[in-house]
Amino acid sequence: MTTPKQQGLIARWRSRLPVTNRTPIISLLEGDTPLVPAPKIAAAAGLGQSSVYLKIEGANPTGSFKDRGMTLAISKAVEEGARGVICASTGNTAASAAAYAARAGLRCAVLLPAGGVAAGKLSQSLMHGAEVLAVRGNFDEALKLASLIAEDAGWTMVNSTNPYRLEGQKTGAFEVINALGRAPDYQFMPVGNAGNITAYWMGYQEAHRRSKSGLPKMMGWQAAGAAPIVLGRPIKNPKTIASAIRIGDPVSWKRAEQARDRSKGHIGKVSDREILSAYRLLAREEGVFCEPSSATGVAGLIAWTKRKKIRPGSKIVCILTGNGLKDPDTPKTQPYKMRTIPATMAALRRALSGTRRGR
Ligand code: AN7
Repeated sequence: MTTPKQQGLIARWRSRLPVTNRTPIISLLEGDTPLVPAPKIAAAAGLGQSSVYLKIEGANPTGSFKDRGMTLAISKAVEEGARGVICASTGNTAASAAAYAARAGLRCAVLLPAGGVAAGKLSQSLMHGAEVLAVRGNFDEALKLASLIAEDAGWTMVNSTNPYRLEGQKTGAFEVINALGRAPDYQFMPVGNAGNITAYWMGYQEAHRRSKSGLPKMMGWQAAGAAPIVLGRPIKNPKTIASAIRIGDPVSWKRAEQARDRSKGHIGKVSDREILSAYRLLAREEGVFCEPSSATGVAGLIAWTKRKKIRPGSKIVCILTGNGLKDPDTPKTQPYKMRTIPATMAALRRALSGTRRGR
């Protein structure tokens, strides 16, 4: 088979990742995602002279940033002769693990909080042939079960407790630096299990040590009903519309706090109302459809600039972690309606008689 010129992120960043000539590369040509300017978000945040950019991680093969970590975690699992991989997931890790395991010919089991996963993500896991188990409990309980069976029965965990996951995910920071010519001044992003904020901070630090690319303030955002890091204690029954980050006891809690403190950043919370407002704004004014969890970082930016100043001329990156198509149900709760009309020109003219774009 010929290799297309496009390359996956292990090939691209090989010298900075823990791979050898003996590592079989399992890739779907992930990474290299767009960094799109977002002038309307900048305006909404009152940031006239600063630049806001959106990192569109929904453009990855399975529609989320999880593919960055999964290409490496599954490649290493194959190298190490794993019999199968397992994860607990609010949906995106499962979808990604299922796809990469399918490509590798590995058995894959995914534990999902019953009733707590967006429909698209569940469909992906099923279609890619994972053994899908809905656990009557929340994500944190499912994660505990997955790690116990991994120890017990020799499954390889591909949650972000697996160090290769974060190694792969750190490449997002390398791409941002390449696109901007330096690190941004601020990075806004959602925080659930807190792996991604940890991975980006690793990536920015590594790059800075190599090439003085600078270090952003790491600005992480949790949903108000699932904000253990903000409140300083685990949440037993996390609640939020943003199901991907409905997590009460994050694995990388301490490291997220380190990223926050060492970067002089912040981890805050936003309400579901603010999350949905950012979700609509992104879709309707920037043309970018992300999932509600992904809009949480943008909601955080808008909330932050109401309280604090950001120096004019700053470069601000928001990580949009997952594709809006993952979750076909949340849009149905929004105030937008399709109209059905008779198949006549009169009806069509009447339907289009307004003069402006809907908001
Ligand atoms: C779209 O799939 O935890 O703070 O099991 O799917 O690194 O956990 C997903 C998390 C943000 C939070 N945005 O990232 C899982 C899972 C989206 C996500 C997060 C997730 P972390």
